[in-house]
Amino acid sequence: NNTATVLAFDIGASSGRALIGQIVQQNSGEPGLLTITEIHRFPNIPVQIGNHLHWDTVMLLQEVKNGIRKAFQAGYTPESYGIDTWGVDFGLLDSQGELLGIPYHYRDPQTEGLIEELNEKLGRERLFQESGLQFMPFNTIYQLYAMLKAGSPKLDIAETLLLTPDLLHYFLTGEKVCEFTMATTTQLYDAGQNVWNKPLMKELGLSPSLFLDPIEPGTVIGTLSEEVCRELKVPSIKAIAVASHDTESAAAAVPAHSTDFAYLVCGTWSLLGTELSEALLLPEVLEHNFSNEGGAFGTFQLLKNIMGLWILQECKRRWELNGVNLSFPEMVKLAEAAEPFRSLIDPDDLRFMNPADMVETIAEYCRESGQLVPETEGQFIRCILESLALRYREVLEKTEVLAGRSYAGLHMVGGGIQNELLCRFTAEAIGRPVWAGPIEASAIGNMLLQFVAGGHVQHKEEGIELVKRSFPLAVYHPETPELWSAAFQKYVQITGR
Ligand code: ADP
Ligand code: LRH
Repeated sequence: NNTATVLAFDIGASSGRALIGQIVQQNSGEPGLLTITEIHRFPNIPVQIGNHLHWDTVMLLQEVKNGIRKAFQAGYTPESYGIDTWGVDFGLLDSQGELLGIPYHYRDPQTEGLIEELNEKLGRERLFQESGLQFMPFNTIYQLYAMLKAGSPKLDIAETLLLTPDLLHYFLTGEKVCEFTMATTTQLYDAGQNVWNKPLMKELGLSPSLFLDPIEPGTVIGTLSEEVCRELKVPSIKAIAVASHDTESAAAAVPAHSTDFAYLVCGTWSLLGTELSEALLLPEVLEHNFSNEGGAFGTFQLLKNIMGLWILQECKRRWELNGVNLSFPEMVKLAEAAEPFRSLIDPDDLRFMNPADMVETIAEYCRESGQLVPETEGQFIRCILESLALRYREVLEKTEVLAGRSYAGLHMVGGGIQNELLCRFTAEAIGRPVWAGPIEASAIGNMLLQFVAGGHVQHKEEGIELVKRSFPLAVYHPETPELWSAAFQKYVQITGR
């Protein structure tokens, strides 16, 4: 009694996974439940080549193919597949449709200093007004500008720019498309006018013909190509452009109680914000450096990128280099046993973007700000988790001011909610409940768009009801709000905000 089966690829900066989603009818007359089954997972490890950091795009393609093959081998017959990935990054195709070079990783240092340079050249207000986007060094515009400055010959011969999910779809179907939610992460898309910002492209020296007209999330791209079907020995299935920016897929799956809610997508990055019907291009949004990102179902998401669990991932990697292997659950245990509020950092200090040694960089921050320097792993981890929770409070309060709303609590979704200590700290820091779940929100949002495209779910609200029925939420309540309010004062002092 499956009424629909789809395959979702959710590729984050730390790992990619393939999940089968099925709407299963329990009893006749009752609404169906969504079941999700992970069939494939793979690490996503960047590759340094010379001075540049790249994605291993060919490996990602191979793993997507492996996921498709495994789905059929396991006996599933998905009617479609969708891909969501992190934002901003892209590949360039030549006139014969071949990939030019190896796509850059957004943490490649080539964009250092370019926010300031383009602000000077074009004006910070203008850039914000015409894109609605948070100024982040890795936005597509800065990556392309870095290539222009370096005189990259690739831009001279490139015919088409495809953002990562579109690039993978192109390899699998032969169809070139540009999906809307990804387009809005480039800073070259005019969020107010809802068109590509061609005048800006021309001013920068970029050819507007590189950028295809955006298509809406939920559009059928085509089908798996004959070659891919032959290679994988699978039947051809439909490729759906979902809300292919992972953050937007996750936002589309938040099981909120009302239409007015705040959420935190918690993974490598932490994206905190709320859903609006259009981009909010007010000077205050610029002042607080928030983003308006295009979302599923005609929404815009007013949100802020927060450095997130990347900081923890990098400490883990650093300790592993020193022979200390800790799993995430072990890390959480060590933090739990460590002394509270011993030292705090500003997670969004740019020094944490991609330092050679994250552990040493945290130590340096604490030293410079006159705090005790963490010594044990537990002290470092506690410092990161407490600082993130306090940053969440700060950004939640800013979101409320900008949106002119107040929120009863915060919905947390994504892989990071497996860290129950972080969920608890967040509830404490915001002094309100946290509703945590589902973990695989991006994959679930990806599935919802496929179900809508296939006619199995009629609209957004029906999709949200399906998620709410199918996945239980964990609730965390604040227990010591006074202690956390005092810590917040210390955090504000240290971060100077
Ligand atoms: P992304 O999609 O950006 O790759 P995820 O949503 O998969 O990221 O979240 C990855 C993060 O989730 C890790 O950085 C880690 O901090 C956290 N995490 C994953 N598994 C666990 C676990 N078992 N316990 C605690 N935290 C976890
Ligand atoms: C989170 C995310 C975020 C982007 C960043 C590059 O995975 O997509 O929304 O800003 O990666």
